[in-house]
Amino acid sequence: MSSSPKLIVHHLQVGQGERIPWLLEELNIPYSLKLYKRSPLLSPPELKAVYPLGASPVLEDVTEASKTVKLAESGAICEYIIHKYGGGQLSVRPHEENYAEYLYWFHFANATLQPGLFRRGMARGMVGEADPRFKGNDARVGVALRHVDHRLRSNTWLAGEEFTAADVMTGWCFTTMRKFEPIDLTGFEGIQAWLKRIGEREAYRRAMGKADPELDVEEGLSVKGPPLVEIFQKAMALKPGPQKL
Ligand SMILES: N[C@@H](CCC(=O)N[C@@H](CS)C(=O)NCC(=O)O)C(=O)O
Repeated sequence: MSSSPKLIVHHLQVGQGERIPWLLEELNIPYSLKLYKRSPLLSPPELKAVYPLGASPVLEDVTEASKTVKLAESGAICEYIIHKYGGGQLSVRPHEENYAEYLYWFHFANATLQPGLFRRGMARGMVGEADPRFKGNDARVGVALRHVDHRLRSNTWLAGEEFTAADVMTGWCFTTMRKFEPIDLTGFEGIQAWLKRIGEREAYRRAMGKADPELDVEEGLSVKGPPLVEIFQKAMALKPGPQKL
């Protein structure tokens, strides 16, 4: 493990970039944070100058000035940090019994859960809750939520008894992401208990305090969830055509 990595985390506030400061705080790896405000909903030009897609998080590794690394995609960034500077901590190694479970839950957040929630929000905005296209998406989200809940009723953390980066990847879907797509966690006792455990982690509190000091962390961890970002709800209901978010 390198003794003093120099890492810069670019984070668009109130967004999934929060995963990276959280991971770094868990691993006690130093970093500097560049914060961006939504403009008004998507990335400001300053973040697009860092990464053309303007998608947060972005990690810059300037440890070795001659070979600066710039990396986007939260999953890729987590893996980069864990394996390059974290000595593999917060991951599960191939020889361990729960390796496949770790991989599955690490990827489930961005590959299935989050796209499902996003599709449901789009369907609500575009065709309304009475439409079968919304109902179909809502039913799929319901199945996914019960699947996560079932897992967390019999395991302390997603990959098993140890906290891992799978929890870091998934945490935002049930906390801050609920500002964009509501999830009422009534009846999901497994997820509720897991969120409570997340809220007890000092590293999570430290990261959120640095990344989004204006965000109410308790609301994000609550059963009913935080208030919605109004501009996002309006954007989801926009009809096709030129629009500036
Ligand atoms: N798959 C990417 C998604 C990144 C992403 O879409 N981030 C959102 C924040 S929640 C964003 O930057 N949105 C602003 C924009 O795309 O302009 C990841 O995991 O990092």
